[in-house]
Amino acid sequence: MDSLALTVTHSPLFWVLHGPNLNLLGQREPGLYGLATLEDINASLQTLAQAKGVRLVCHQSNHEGALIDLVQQALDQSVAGIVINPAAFTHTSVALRDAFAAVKIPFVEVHLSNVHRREPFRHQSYFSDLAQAVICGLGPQGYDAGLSFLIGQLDGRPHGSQKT
Ligand code: CA2
Repeated sequence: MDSLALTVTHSPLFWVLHGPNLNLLGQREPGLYGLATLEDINASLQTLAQAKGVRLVCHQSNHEGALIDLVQQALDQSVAGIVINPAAFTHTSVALRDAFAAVKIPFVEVHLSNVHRREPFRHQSYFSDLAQAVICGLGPQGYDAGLSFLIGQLDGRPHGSQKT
């Protein structure tokens, strides 16, 4: 009997990574970070992803190692791009930076607040020079802008093709 090779092509997959304490959004410090919850932000991103015909998975972790594991897993899952708010790890984590440098997946760094209007220690980022773009101060809209940008960059790049 002839064997049949099937090629299944998935729509491109994007990830959003939320760093430490962002699970508290909408419940604490609304003056700084607004009233939207993480669920609100993720729901808006899912609506955008659906409209653009891409797949989206959102993750949040308070743990540096868990975020590093996720970035490494993104490579195995052929993730086309990542929107990340590294939160406080922005200013501290060489290890998470090294993970992004290793996997070479395009990413956009997003911050809800304008970090440049805040304390000097928030002006330094271990990610900005590796990122395709950096968005800060737009609140939750920054995530949508970052995802739209990465989707717009897709043309011409191979993605999500998997042989079964
Ligand atoms: O502006 C941003 O998005 C930040 O990444 C937020 C981080 C901060 O360390 C960065 O400098 C800028 C803090 C995230 C903490 O999130 C909370 C949310 C609600 C209540 C308390 C903390």
